[in-house]
Amino acid sequence: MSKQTIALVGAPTDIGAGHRGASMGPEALRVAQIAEKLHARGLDVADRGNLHGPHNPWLPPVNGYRHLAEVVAWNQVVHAAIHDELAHGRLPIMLGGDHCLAIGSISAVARHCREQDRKLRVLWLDAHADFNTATITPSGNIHGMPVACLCGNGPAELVAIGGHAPATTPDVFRQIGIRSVDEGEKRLVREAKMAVYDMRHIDEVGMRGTMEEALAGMDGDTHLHVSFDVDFLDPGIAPGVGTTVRGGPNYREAQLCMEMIADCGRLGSLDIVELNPAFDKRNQTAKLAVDLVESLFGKSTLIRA
Ligand code: HAR
Ligand code: MN
Ligand code: MN
Ligand code: MN
Repeated sequence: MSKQTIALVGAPTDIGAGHRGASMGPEALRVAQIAEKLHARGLDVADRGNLHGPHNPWLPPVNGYRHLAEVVAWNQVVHAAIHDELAHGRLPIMLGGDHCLAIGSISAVARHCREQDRKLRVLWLDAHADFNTATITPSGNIHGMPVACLCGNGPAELVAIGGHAPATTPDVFRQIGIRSVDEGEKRLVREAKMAVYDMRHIDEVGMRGTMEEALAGMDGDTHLHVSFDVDFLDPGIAPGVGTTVRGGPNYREAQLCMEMIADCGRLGSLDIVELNPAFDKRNQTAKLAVDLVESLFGKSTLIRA
């Protein structure tokens, strides 16, 4: 069996965020040696460099959306790049960029799964549910809306990216680490019957029990996508994000989460998003994200085998 090739795809933009700086995420992850560390794990790693899209005009929302046209343009580019990597049998890692880009990456993964007749599971590691819509958003920032858009609740240009509308359905998602959901958003999450393993759940059953539930029911035909919003982590260990929310997973809980995903052996694609070097200290959050991604690719597994 040929070894898995990982493709790093940089998407340097903060077009969907409420703070500037996530556009520096791809370079911070490279400075933290993401390629070198994965290569040292025995993986074949190709860094594709950065995608290009419109600059951030930093304008107020229009009809409930900030920068909708630019968000659409970025997501079209991301969709094409991620789909191309999957079609060539590679495991894409999108280096964000803010979380609006998951509309492009996950729609590409969903399209690939339809083409290959595979099932999809998405683990959404985040402090936020990202299930807002134009009418209920408190901010207009589209990084608070990607899950809704992927499930068909959003503007047609985003809902239909990749040609299939909606890209996917709420039942594929398992949201983990959630602790900040807006009032209107809560109702939509409940109505969609979204599987939310919030921090209360992690407190009560532990990270181990949470991950057992979130990973249950997959088989050899399931493609697992992990969308890792770095604000999932407790801000005490990960200050380098635009929207910190206290009370997130600590270092060991986050490692266990990644290790259990590695052990399941189904990982097919990954987003690393919302890293904001403008808020970081000596690139520590990028280094932590890379450390966790090493565990996601099995760094800790061998010593137990
Ligand atoms: N819920 C808030 C909003 O819609 C903030 C959510 C976005 N923050 C993120 N994404 N970092 O997870 O504006
Ligand atoms: Mn091609
Ligand atoms: Mn998010
Ligand atoms: Mn978030």
